[in-house]
This record gives sequence, C-alpha cells and structure tokens, in this order.
Amino acid sequence: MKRRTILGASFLALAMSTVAIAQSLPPLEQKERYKVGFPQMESNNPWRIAESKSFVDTAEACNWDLISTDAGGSAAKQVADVDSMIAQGIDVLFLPPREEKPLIPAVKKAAAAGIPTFLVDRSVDPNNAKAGVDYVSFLGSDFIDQGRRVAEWTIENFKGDKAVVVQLEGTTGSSPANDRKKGFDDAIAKDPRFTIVASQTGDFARDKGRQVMETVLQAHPDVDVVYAHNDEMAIGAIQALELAGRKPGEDVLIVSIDGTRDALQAIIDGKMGVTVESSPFFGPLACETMKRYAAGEEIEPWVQVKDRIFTQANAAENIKDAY
Ligand code: GYE
Repeated sequence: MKRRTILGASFLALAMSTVAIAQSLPPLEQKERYKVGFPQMESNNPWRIAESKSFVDTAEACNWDLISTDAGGSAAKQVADVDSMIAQGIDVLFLPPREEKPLIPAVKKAAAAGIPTFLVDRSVDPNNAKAGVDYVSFLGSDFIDQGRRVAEWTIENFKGDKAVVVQLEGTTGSSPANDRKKGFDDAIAKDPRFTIVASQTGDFARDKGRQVMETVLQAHPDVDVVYAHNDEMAIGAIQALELAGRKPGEDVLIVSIDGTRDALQAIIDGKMGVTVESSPFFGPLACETMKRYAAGEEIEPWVQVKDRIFTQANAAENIKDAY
C-alpha cells in the first residue's frame, strides 16, 4: 500500500515536471549572429516567392545565417525539413505551417530541442498547440477579417438583385483557407441576394484555380460572383471564365485576397473588383520580434499584421510596390 503511494507520488511529480517543461518557452540568447531556420512550404506562386525573398533580404540586415528549404507543397517534407534544421543547430525557427494539423509535431519537437519558434503567415490548430506554450507567437494577418471585408465590399458593390456565388478555397486544412471561408460565409449570409452554389479547393494555385473554375462552370454557367481565397486562384478563374466566353468585371464580379501585381493589374484593367491585402513581407517583422524576445520582452501571442484593401481607387498608385 505504502509502496504504491510512493510510486504514485513520484509518478505525479514526474508528470508535473513534464508539464512545467512543456510550458516554459525556450529562451533566446542575445548575440551578434543567429542561425535562423525558415522552412518554406512551396514556391509555386508570387506570394511565396516574395516572402522567401523578404527573409533572404532580412538575413543581411539582421545578422542571420539563414537556412531555408522548400517543401514543394508537402507537409511531410516540411516536417522533415524542420527536423534537419533542428539537427543543424538553429537558434530560432520561423515556420509557415502549410496545414494546421500536420506541422504540430514539428512545432513540439523544436520546443523540446530548446529552439524558440515563431509561426509566420499561417497558424496551427489552437486546440493542439498554443502560443506562449508550444511556440512563442504567431506573426500574421487576421484571415477571418480578410474574408469578412471581401464579403462586405461585395455586398456594397454588387448591383444585381440576386447572385450565384462560387468560392475557390485555399489549401485544405490550412488556417487561411479555414478562416477566409468562415469570415466570408458568415458576412455574406447577412444579405439574402447571395447564394454560394459551390465551394471547392484550388490549393492556392493559379492552374488549380483555373481547372476547378472550368469544372464548376459546367454545372453553374450562370455564376455572378467568384470569391477566391487568393489572387493566384482569382487569376486562374478569370482565364477559365474568359475561355467560356464570360466577361470578368462586366458580367461576373471577381473578388479576392493578397494584393499581387497581377491582381492589381486585373483591377486596373477592370477585370477584378477588389483584393484585400495579405502582406508577404515578413522578414523585418521576424527580425524585430526575435530581437524583442531575446531582450526578454514578453511577446504577445499574436503579432497581428494590418492589411489594406485595393480597388479601382488605389490599385494604380500601389502597383509599383507590388510583387
Ligand atoms: O494568401 C497565399 C499563400 O498563408 C497568408 O498563402 C498565406 C497565403 C497567401 O499561398 O497566396
């Protein structure tokens, strides 16, 4: 009986110490140069390329020895890339998790290895990993708000009395796809003119967006509004619509998110109505946040990026800075 109690007590102590370890974030030493890991998820669109370039450009200014990889659109490869960065002894990890769930083990592994991790541009499932516990902070946009702003602009600017809406979703299981859908769906539901007849993934890619739009057009040739979760899919949808004899900007309204050069050009050309900004320029913010953390500051769980909105009113003046 006594033995059992002692065993029980020591088991409890062990369990408690495990919790304590898991809950204290690894510190970051203040030093001249840092070995920094940036495991990019894919490089198949201008947004990703602009983000990677932002990290490369920052490396020089922030004294980073930057190790970056490209997972080629595979969450499993991205997990393996994090593993290899841990093995190479990085001081800090900036991780853009391709999907919300598969990258959680990588986040926890980095924490267990004593490497402070910042999620950049996408987040992970908050039920399974938490800011301030498993990773330091999420640096990124409010995706629900982006979707809501697209819906509100659409409600204000669509002139007809009923609208057939097609939604092109981002990568399944990614935080921006989940949240941009929620933000848009909830807000558009407030205006009875709008009916979402199809909502399918185009994986945030131009060609996939074009293919999905072509297929959806067979069943819904009468589409009035296309909401794409990013500009690349919006451009793909414009191509499919034009091929089908439709006139984007005249007989079908295209609305989207990001603010790429091609999207701003499409707005200038009158083919696209709006794109809510989602900035890819995370390098400087990563540098600044990391330095604050190393200086012992408590970092907010979400370092929120503020996004602009691009329409006919300001696309021309902003295209020179676009990517
Ligand atoms: O909108 C999209 C990219 O995670 C915020 O991912 C990012 C999104 C961005 O592929 O174009």
